[in-house]
Amino acid sequence: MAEAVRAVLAMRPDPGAGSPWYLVVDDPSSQPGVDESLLSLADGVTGTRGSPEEEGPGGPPGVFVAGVYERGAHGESLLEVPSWATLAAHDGPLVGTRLLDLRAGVLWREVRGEDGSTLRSARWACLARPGTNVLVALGTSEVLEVKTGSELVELHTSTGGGVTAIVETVRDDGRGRPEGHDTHLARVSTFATSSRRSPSKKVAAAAHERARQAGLVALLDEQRTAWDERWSEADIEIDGDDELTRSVRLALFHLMSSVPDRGEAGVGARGLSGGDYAGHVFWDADMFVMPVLAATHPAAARTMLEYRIRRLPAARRWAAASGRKGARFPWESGLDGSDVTPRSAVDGRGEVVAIRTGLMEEHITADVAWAAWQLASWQGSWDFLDGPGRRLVTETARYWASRVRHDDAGRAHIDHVIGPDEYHEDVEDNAYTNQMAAWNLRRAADVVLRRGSDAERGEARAWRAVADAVVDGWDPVLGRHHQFVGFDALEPLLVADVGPVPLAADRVLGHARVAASQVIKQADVLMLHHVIPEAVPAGSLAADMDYYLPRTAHGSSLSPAVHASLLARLGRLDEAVAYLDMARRIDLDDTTGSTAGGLHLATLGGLWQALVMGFAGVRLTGPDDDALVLDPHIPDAWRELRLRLRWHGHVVRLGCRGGGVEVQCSVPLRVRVGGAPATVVEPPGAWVAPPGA
Ligand code: IFM
Repeated sequence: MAEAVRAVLAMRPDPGAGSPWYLVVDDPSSQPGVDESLLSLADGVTGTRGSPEEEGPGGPPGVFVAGVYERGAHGESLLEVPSWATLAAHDGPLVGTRLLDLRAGVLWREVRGEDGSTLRSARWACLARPGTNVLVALGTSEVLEVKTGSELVELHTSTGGGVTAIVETVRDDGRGRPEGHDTHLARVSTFATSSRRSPSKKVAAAAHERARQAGLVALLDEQRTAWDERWSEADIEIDGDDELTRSVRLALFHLMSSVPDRGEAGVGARGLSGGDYAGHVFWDADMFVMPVLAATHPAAARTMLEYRIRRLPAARRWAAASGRKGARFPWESGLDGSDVTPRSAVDGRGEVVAIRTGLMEEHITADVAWAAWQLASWQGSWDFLDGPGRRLVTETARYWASRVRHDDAGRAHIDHVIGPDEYHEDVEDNAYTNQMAAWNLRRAADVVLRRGSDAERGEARAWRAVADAVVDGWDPVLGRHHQFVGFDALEPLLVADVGPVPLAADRVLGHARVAASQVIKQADVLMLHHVIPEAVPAGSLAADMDYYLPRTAHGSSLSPAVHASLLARLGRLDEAVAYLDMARRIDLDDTTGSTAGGLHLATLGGLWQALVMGFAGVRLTGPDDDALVLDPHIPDAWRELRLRLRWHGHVVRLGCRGGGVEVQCSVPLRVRVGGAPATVVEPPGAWVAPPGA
């Protein structure tokens, strides 16, 4: 064992001069709690925060288990289990560095204490064996003075789920070795989890035995291979900006490790990196995280949609409870898909405020349908929408058809909602909600009219009629959208009058004043341009941007990346880069003061989307897209934006530079760049640019 520990630790990479594959953090942390989120390790089943192993300030690491919830006085929350990675407490700080190797998925640590104690460790969450975690350590005995042997941990939750973990620790004090008396430690912990019943001990024991048999060095090799495979289909590199490359790789690393590729995945707003938002699943999962996986690792995107599919019965009940048909997804959901949004909270000023999003933030129902369509669009196949995903689109459409209110003129309205901009509650005809509902109705009709019985086709035609009647907020005179009825009459306050962005304007101005003003929290009308650009009037992005950007506080971490994406599409590259920078710093620099509670997974997904949909200009409309559509807008400071994507079942490598794209593919690929007619790129690839570029 000692040799294996040494062999593993000898593989610690040299981070070189700022290589963008590594994140290096001081120990003890200069951003306590924040670095622990940034350095967290997950495998889609377990997530372990990147805290020091020893008990004491900052440690031991918090461990979260995907899909297993506990019901307590404050509602339902994702289960946090005792840390499998705890080592002995140490008097006085251990000082050194922690290094997250993004390429291999390993957290390396080297520290020493004033008393001469030392510790070198490596730990990883096995991507190829979800639920298995490994820790190896070498150090002076007092740090590694822990119980050895095999421990069985069994937890049962109040929601009927459970966790069984086998934590096996082997220690060798190195006595009699020529290289010294350092203690070697190896710990393998294997988790079996179940959201609704006690997991089988046998399953955990069998997985544990397989990991033991493999041995530490083979487990590390396997980890490196598994991550190599992931990166080969997902990596992004910005030639000319290593900091940005590191940030987007960090984002991809956490997105890919937060979601398993089997079963179902209810991905909480903070993934498996922290307990904020109680692990509840928001639109963050469907709109921000899922697309990244759809384009890089579709099996994981599919598990996220499977989570929604399995909660359709609860969504039907939620619709029926408000007297509607079809399926209504709740704003926040957990174990069983019922609404778990809290109804009140204490705000930053210590006041108890009502939370109305659970009752009114209804756009999530269309967002789920959008996610299903998005997966099919990346895959270039109707299989999912004709099969398991069909009801996600049709039952949500049925909800909207029963949700709208028709006026005497036959126009369809949606009253009493909250749009993405949560500063304004209980509004009428929110452009985002209405247009997403109309889009949902139209896409459901597309699905049904392709393949459906006569009765279904009749209903589908009715959906199209409802979609056509929905008020969309478009003002042809002003040439822009109204966010909701009455928005223009609110106090015409601009964010610049309140403070620098990003800004929690509700805290600065108070809830009542912000609600009565035109200051908005996040992309709302502009979100439409981001997710369904084909459905908004051609050329309207610039006018909507000019109007809404100066009014946007970016009080939600979801906002800056969306603006970066849209500004890039508009060719306003200096501003786009500034918003991209704002987005990437949200977790790295804890600019919202909330990263200690976990990473903002939606922001990480938004960063990827800004680069892919914004700067590279990838455009999808549906499974029948006949070409990969790109419209790159690349800042001068970037020599090249290099992307790897999986489009229509094939891995494509793109090198976007001013004016065109280097396309590499293993099959002939139709590509359309910058609005030019499609060209067929033959393997191994070609440079494609619109005429005159
Ligand atoms: O889903 C978001 C919402 O858009 C803004 N408030 C925080 C939520 C969870 O991230």
